[in-house]
Amino acid sequence: MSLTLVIGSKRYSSWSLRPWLALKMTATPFREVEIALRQPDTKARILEWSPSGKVPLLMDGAVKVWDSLAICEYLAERFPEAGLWPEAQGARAVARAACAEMHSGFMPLRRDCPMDVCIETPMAEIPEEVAADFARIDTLWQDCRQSFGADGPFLFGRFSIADAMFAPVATRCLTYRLPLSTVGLAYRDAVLALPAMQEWVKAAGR
Ligand SMILES: N[C@@H](CCC(=O)N[C@@H](CS)C(=O)NCC(=O)O)C(=O)O
Repeated sequence: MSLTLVIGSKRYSSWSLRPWLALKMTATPFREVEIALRQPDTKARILEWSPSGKVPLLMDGAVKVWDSLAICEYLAERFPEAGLWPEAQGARAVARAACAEMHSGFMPLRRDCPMDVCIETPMAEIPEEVAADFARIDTLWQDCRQSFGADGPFLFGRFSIADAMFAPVATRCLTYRLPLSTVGLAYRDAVLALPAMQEWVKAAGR
């Protein structure tokens, strides 16, 4: 087994957290290379590994996979026993739709509430566009929990890639004290309580 995951600073790199968490949940040992973001040499250091000039990037022998969602998909195929996608076809399709929505959307939330797992800074006034993104995410979380979540505390019951994709939103809820429904709050806490999440936050310097 020669897996290397290249990530950005644990404090800030939301895209890195996603496949890192998915990989942790497979319980597979891997080498981690952390590149400090926001430094003069960040781009050059990332380009030593990643053709896109972005992290995360997974190396599995000669195979290089860049982009968080593509890495998660690769892990699901590479470690089928980890059950990283829900088993039922309908649930799996919804999980993929939720991941795609996260991966391609919520620009105001990303812009105005960047991930920083080392601080807590409640937002005095939540910008309208951020509130709209957040309301949509809370609704999505509630729908998934209600329709598919009977077998555990996560969106599709057992942990899945959908939880990895939304993990950085869970941290932002805490950082910025974004308001959530009761179901959304319980889900946020389930994600933050994962031992792997706590390991990430601790390593980030919190
Ligand atoms: N769509 C990409 C986004 C990757 C991305 O934007 N990564 C940021 C760190 S979170 C990065 O590499 N920033 C470094 C830079 O742009 O110089 C993914 O899903 O992996």
